[in-house]
Amino acid sequence: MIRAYGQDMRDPDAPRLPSSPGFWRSPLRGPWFTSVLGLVLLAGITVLFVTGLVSYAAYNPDLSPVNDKTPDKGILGFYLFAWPTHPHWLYRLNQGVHVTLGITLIPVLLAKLWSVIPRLFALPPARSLTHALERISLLLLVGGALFEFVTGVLNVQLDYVFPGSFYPLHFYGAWVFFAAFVAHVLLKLPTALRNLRQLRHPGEEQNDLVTPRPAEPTVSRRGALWFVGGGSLLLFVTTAGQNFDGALRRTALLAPHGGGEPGSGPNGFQINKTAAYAGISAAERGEDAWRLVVTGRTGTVRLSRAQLAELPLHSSALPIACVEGWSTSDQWWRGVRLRDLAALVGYDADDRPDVFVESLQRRGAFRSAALRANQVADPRSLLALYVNGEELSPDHGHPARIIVPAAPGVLNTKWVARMTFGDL
Ligand SMILES: Nc1nc2c(c(=O)[nH]1)N[C@H]1C(S)=C(S)[C@@H](COP(=O)(O)O)O[C@H]1N2
Ligand SMILES: [Mo]
Repeated sequence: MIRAYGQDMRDPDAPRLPSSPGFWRSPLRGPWFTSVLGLVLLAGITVLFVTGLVSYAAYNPDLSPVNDKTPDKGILGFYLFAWPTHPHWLYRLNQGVHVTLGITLIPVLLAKLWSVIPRLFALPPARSLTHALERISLLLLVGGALFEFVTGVLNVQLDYVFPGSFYPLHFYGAWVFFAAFVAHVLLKLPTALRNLRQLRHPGEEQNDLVTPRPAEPTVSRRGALWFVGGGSLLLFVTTAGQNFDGALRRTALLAPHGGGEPGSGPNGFQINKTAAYAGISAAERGEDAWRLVVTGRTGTVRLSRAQLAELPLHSSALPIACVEGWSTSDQWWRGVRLRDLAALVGYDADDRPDVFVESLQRRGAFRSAALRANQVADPRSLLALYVNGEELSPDHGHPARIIVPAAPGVLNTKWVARMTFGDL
């Protein structure tokens, strides 16, 4: 006799529909298991949401449209603030936490969804108006969570495979998801906390998730949690290394590999987009062709690289920290202070202009960026000519690149051609 897949050989009356009581048979399901996972996600997702919003603020989106990847945000930008330059590893920490934690939480999210899957099929679809509203909010919650995790991982791993830009999708998705998340937490938190305190022992549990026809247990509730935690730990140790160099970096098996192989030597740290990718030729970077065009209150100054190198040079130790969650340790940059360049075109120490920076690059979203007055004024902010004691390599932005403390990588424009100081 042929039996339907999933039917119990010893029990010809086993339910066939996922909506039938008794179709879902894992003895793990129940209020305790769901509550533990839910509380881990409550803490973790709150951190993801906050670090995500903070990451967006770090782009200086309210300073200039070129920085703003979600121009239609309206009141969702209510919280934006002027991004500081201290401590210099601020964005590195924020984004490292955001991406590493997001990846680490994937097994917890999947286990949580698995633990409540019978409810997806529960019939009738709605018992009352309240119940209907609750289920709709759950759709936004589950759909929103999956959407945020999938868009985040794809952006980190594959770059730009989306219809349109990653930023608006992930940003608006985060707000939709978080609204549903807050509603869900308000509804469920008291129960979840009670479940943890009261239901220490399997078998005492009762709710719609507890199966009426439990299968033989293959693992205890605690064993299952260790399994989920082990998955998270594995993802953590294969991701976190992308925030460091050397041997630790090689443990980052899941890290994106960026635009190019950095190789070794002074310029041997992660490269986002190579000069070739950005379409920067050796000829236009050459001493004869390249001039830095600096504009400000008193007009325009053109400087060759040799002239730049004769201005007072300063060093600062600063990391590159990308939105994708990788970062380098501090590198030694050497170049001209941004505030000294501002002084060349008429801004003395009391004037604090913003600056609009443009690259030689002709296309691409990151070819220009705006920096805020506090970033220009910081003595560690440089137009760098050298890194770690050598000329900048073409891939790291030769002839000159911006480097600013605490800022996201995207504001550190490479192959700089033009700087316009003033109020943006
Ligand atoms: N002109 C230009 N500058 C750019 C970019 C770019 O695509 N074009 N990418 C930015 C991004 S997203 C990052 S993370 C840093 C990376 O710098 P690196 O490649 O030297 O590590 O460069 C920034 N500067
Ligand atoms: Mo980046």
